[in-house]
Amino acid sequence: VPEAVAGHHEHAVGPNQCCSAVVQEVKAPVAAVWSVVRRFDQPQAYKRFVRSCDVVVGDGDVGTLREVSVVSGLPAANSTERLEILDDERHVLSFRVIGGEHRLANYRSVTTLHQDGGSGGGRTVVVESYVVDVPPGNTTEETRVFVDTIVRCNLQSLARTAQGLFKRSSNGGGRA
Ligand code: A8S
Repeated sequence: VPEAVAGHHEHAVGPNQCCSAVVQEVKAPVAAVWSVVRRFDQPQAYKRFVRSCDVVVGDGDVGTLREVSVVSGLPAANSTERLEILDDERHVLSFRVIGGEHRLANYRSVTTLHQDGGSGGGRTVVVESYVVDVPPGNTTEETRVFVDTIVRCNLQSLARTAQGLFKRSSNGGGRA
């Protein structure tokens, strides 16, 4: 992992914050995975806890604000999030939670994609790290388990989505 990209995963972690990272291998090239990840306006394309998403301000560049509605069954209703980094060359996306009805105050995540050289190309390693405040009444460990679970689900779903896209595109451009 190049230094310039690894640096994005070094979070300043405050005394009552928790930070962690999840790694996921995807059997599709970086370009296919990035085409899904880069769409800040469409997190529901792979995040299965997202019911719907509305862009409040912006056109998908840094500074864009989205309002995400969360499916029922979670201790959350919605979240307002700001796009912080969108680097199409290095394949880095970062967003920050700036409000909403949920317990993950000051959540910030960074997602980076890396070509998996070991298998002769065509595979991607996704690294997603985050930092978040530990909610009142919870321990650091509880917070990490909760958020790791959400992020792992998202990345597994991302893998299926990107692999599906890639297979369709290499089977003759989506013809029936
Ligand atoms: C993401 C990552 C996370 C999203 C969390 C951790 C969230 O959307 C959900 C439940 C919550 O309690 C908090 O990349 C919040 O989206 C699914 C509403 C922020």
